[in-house]
Amino acid sequence: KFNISLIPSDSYCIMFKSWPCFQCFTDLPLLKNKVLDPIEEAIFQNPDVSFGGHSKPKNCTALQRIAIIIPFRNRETHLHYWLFYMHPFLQKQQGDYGIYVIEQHGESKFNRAKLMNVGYAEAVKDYDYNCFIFSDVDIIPLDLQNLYRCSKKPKHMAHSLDKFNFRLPYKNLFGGIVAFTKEHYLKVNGFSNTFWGWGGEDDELFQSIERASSNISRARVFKHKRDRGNERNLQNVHMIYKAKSRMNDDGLSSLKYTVISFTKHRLYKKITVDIGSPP
Ligand code: UDH
Ligand code: NGS
Repeated sequence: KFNISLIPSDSYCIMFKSWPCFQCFTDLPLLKNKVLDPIEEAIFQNPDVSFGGHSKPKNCTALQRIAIIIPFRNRETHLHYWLFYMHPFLQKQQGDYGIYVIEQHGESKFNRAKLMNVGYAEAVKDYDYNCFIFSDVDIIPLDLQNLYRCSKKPKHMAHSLDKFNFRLPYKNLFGGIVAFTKEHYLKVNGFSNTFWGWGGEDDELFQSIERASSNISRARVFKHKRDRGNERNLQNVHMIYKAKSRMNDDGLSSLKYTVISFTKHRLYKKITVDIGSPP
């Protein structure tokens, strides 16, 4: 039971009133505040999270075991804020969850989708997960009712973003945060591995999905510039049209990568991988 039902526009901070620093998520002043690295605060405030970033409820057995997969390169500040905010959020939701930060090694074009597949492949070796939530490192939900759980259909969890004025910019948007049961992720053969650079990989995976209601899926996006190595790739648009013909051969079934390092941090696991470069 959460202490808020529907969130009237500016009052989402009420539910966080006992949380220092993040009460209202005015991200600009917070991100400029270099006095204390939020990771220190996050470690201090989350003693129940076990080393490596796993937590589960103490008084009940969760029905879902959730791997949270974050594609990553050069976004330390975002990651620290994300952890600072999300560990309390996920614990309040009584999640049995683990955090996997999948870091792309090297300088080649970023491939968000392939990193998601690596995250899946590594997480299943680590724990008996049955739900996979793929989340960008710069999006944090604003409402505890937006349950970090899988549903009967693949679920888009971040369609009500502050940067789009809490409106869906186009009907089939499937970026940001998505949740798949293990069964569904296997069924769609994961993401495609062939989307290098920014854009399109999420559109391709857009299938029969569910959306959380827009009231509760309000989320804040950390402001940032486009990253070097992740420039928009206009070729990706053309690939989407051939999605069906590639689907069985391009995805988990064809995934190849090399693990460079596997590091357990206090609040997460980081797996650095060589995923190759575009042909
Ligand atoms: N990511 C990294 N490092 C990179 C690129 C991407 O960690 O170099 C990850 C990260 O988890 C990020 C996600 O991939 O949240 C998605 O990438 P993105 O945040 O660049 O994509 P988004 O669509 O933003 O959110 C696009 C850039 C818009 C810049 C507009 C400036 N006005
Ligand atoms: C579309 C991209 C998607 C992306 C969406 C929203 O144009 O991958 O914008 O991006 N599709 C293509 O490039 C084909 S956002 O404005 O949130 O950064 O998710």
